[in-house]
Amino acid sequence: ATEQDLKNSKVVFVIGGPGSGKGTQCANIVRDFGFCHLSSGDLLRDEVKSGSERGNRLNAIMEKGELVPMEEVLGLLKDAIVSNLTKTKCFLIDGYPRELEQGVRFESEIVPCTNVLYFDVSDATMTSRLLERGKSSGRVDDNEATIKKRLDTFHNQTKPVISFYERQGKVQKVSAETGIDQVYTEVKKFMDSKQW
Ligand code: B4P
Repeated sequence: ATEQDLKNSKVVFVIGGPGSGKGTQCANIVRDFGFCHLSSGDLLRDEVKSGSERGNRLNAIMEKGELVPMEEVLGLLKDAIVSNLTKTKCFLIDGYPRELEQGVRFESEIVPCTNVLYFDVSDATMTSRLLERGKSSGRVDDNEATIKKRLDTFHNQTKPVISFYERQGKVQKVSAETGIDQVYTEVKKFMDSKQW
């Protein structure tokens, strides 16, 4: 892949609080629209699974519900985009940017995003979904104390990202309070309205 291929790619940032349904809806979009789905959380968890020193460091941060250093996530995402460019030019970047600087750096090093899909859900709903998932997920961050911290991180660090892109007219806000299929009806309407 060349620099030009990177510049020609289409990127949709998928943002929402913890447990807002980002990963769930991205799977639906991939099925119907053939995007490549890259989840920053999944990429980080893969690194943790590898058992490397770096993985252990990342796991400790995720366990606290804090954000890992930007360089780590951006590097993983860029590598993943480059290695998928032969298959597609359309990418769903799920769980990123989580702070303003992440968006700025991504857009200057890779490509400006086309749109931002934002899943809007109440803290109470996110908490109950994550506690439910925590019964079987085995994730270090699906417990009550960490969920509280993740919600704080979302409100303090990620919300400004949404305002930033709202000012550029790029945000599509979807209420994700309802069931998976109902949420997807809204998502699909948006996806259908665009030329990919
Ligand atoms: P993520 O992996 O992004 O975790 P998440 O916010 O919980 O989203 P996820 O995609 O897994 O859940 P979903 O909402 O689909 O991040 C984890 C951690 O990694 C972060 O705290 C941070 O430490 C680190 N990290 C990740 N990205 C980073 C970055 N860019 N910079 C720095 N650090 C970063 O689904 C949740 C549950 O709800 C599921 O069980 C699902 O089945 C259910 N659900 C979904 N939609 C539903 C609906 N409509 N109705 C009922 N249930 C629903």
